[in-house]
Amino acid sequence: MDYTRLSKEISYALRHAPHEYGLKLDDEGFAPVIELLDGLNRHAEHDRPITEEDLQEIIQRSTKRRLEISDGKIRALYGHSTRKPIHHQRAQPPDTLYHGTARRFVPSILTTGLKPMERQYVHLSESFEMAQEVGGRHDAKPTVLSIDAKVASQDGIAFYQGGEETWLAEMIPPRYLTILV
Ligand code: HQG
Repeated sequence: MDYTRLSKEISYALRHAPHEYGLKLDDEGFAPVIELLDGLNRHAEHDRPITEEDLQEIIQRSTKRRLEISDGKIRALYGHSTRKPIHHQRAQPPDTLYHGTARRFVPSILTTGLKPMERQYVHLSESFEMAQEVGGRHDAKPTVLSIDAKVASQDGIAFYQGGEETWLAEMIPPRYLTILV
């Protein structure tokens, strides 16, 4: 079983295309595990039928916490681009957060702030290293910004918990951003 490929397919289904898999996400992004398995097994060719054990295996093998299974339901913890807003728990962020991005996006970010673009939320990292990794998906030499989350949250900007090291926000105005590299 190619778990990396399967993990990507599951993220695609739960973040971007629940309809394609016959799923309807609830307000927190959950869908019944059984329905996801049905959808995966109907949707594409796999070596054998996907089981709940495969989902557990993906969660265990992953260095990043992307998925959560609870009470027979499964959800993506962040990354959604579906039209219906997914509700995440509001929480107090660390004083400083980081965002890795492509050099070509920086002028626009410093003018208009960090925006969710194709997703529902802006994604922020707890560590500089992780931000560098995220930015590396867009640029070989990514820019890393720090976010003054302490002051932003004092000013009333809401932060939400995504994955273990991933935070979400509706948008971050430029005044809270500093270019680190
Ligand atoms: C940029 C992965 C121009 C933003 C990662 C980013 C993450 C702007 C790009 C998660 C902008 C959107 C999300 C503005 C933001 N003008 N560009 N005003 N505001 N941008 O992929 O944060 O591995 O949607 O800087 O690790 O890169 O899949 O967001 O470069 O946690 O689990 O617009 O996806 O997680 O790109 O990544 P993305 P992201 P997984």
